Amino acid sequence: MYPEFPDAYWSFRHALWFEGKRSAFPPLGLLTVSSMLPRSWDRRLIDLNVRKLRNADIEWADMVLASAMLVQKDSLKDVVRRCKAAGKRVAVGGPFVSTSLEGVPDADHIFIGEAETTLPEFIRDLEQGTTRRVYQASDRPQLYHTPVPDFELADLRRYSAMSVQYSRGCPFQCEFCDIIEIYGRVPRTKTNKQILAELDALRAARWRGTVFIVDDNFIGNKKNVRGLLPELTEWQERNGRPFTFLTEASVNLAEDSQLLEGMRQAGFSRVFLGIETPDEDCLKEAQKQQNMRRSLLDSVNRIQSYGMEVMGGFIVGFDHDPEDIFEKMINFIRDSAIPLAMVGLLNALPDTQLWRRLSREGRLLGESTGNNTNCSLNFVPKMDPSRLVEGYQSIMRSIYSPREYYQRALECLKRVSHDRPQIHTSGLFSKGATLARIALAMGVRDRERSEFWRYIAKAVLEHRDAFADAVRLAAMGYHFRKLTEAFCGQMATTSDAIC
Ligand code: B12
Ligand code: SF4
Repeated sequence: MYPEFPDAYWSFRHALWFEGKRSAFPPLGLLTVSSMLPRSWDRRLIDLNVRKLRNADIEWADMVLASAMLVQKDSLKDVVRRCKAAGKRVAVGGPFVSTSLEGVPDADHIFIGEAETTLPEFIRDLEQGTTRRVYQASDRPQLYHTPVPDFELADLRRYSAMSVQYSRGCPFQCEFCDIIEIYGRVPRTKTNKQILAELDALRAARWRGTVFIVDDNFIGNKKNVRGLLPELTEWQERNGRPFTFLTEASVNLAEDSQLLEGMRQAGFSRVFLGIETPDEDCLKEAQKQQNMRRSLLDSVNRIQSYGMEVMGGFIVGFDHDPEDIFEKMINFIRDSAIPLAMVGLLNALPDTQLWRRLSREGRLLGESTGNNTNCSLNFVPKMDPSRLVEGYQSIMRSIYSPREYYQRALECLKRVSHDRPQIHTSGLFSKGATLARIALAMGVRDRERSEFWRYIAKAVLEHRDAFADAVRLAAMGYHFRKLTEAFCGQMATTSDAIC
């Protein structure tokens, strides 16, 4: 059972509707857990982001296994309450319960850490009638025995992209990061054979299009990735290039031409970078030395020159934020041509180095909501809190105002849309129904329609080969603008046509 996400930037909800999809990605944690259960067990996946939970779903089950991030905790608690009221055994795992202080009091079993370590023991105990309440992973397992996730449990048509995981963990030590606390600082990878078997499974399930390699840092173990990329390219060639890859990596990717070229050849079209801030003092404070080795703008530009759109994570709320951080951030995002900039307020996640420091300094206010874009702070910042929140909102209103956003999108297309290997995908954003929905919502009903048509005209003239990408970016921009209006207030209009 996968609880519902609130409406957040990362839900992509307003853009998914255009594609006729319900959710961006399937819950890979649960699909992986499912693949480790005894084959004799009947199983179903209920993802509440895709459909409603019915009483019949609960009645069908003997046991409910749920997974959640912090941001899903309200929905998780609701799910657990309903399942317990129906007399079912409930087990919960995943990042929320692995790090949370408050937990899920109603659940029968709590799994802390990775299922590869905890699940076999639980299944043994279940057979012997000796189950415990808490199963805590004693170590971080190697991934060599992790089976292919049960992709067939998910209704693939409902999702915009599929996910696979190659590695867990990251070698860096950013102060605010919970990844290194949950998954460790020694990146563990699957073998090439394992990951190619996962791609085979997705292809056999008739998936075509985007595959998100959900690693915390895809290049965490560079040696192994260097060995993987040629095999990935060969697999793509052999199978008619069915997938385009998206992943997360640290900024030092820009220093490695061999990796960049390997990723280009293998069909990586987007990469999410933890850029965080253009301010060096803040980077030092965050222990993000890997972002200070060369100019961040040059690094982004270099990655884009290998045909990869860069998405970026940005943070305000550091102790060293200068008074003009908001303008600096807006300028950096404009100059870097990063259309999808995920700017958030610094959050202290449980059990991170940041959490421990703020606790020592007596500045913690309570547990984070897990959503760093909803303007809530869970610690006392150095900057006046209302100025910080207002400044954050001004960044969002500025970078997602249509004219500013479309300019970045066009510049990004200019930088990335050359010399990419041809990708044979179904390209949803070039399909008639999707285009019609977008044209109606953004080109007819929206008050910013003239900016939209100006953008589309330029995209047709200048980036005809990347037209599906241009339309996708327009749809994403619309989603981010809607969310910005919800969280950060109405933006100034760039057109005077009001509908
Ligand atoms: C892909 C991903 C997403 C996808 C969601 C995909 C999906 N439908 O699940 C997207 C992009 C939408 C997303 C969004 C967000 N995400 Co996210 N995301 C990830 C990422 C990179 C990979 C998740 C994944 O698939 N992992 C692979 C699976 C195999 O691992 P797993 O889920 O941990 O499962 C293992 C164990 O945890 C355990 N397990 C899991 N569930 C269960 C259940 C049972 C019963 C058992 C026994 C075991 C078990 O066994 C599994 C196998 O070992 C993780 C980082 C990470 N390394 O996990 C962050 C992560 C989960 N996300 C995080 C966050 C904060 C967010 C956002 C809130 C960000 C934001 N600021 O908006 C948003 C929230 C979404 C929203 N709409 O509001 C945090 C969660 C922190 C926390 N403590 O809750 C993480 C850990 C990243 C981070 N740096 O902190 N995310
Ligand atoms: S690079 Fe990313 S995943 Fe690695 S420690 Fe820093 S924030 Fe965490």
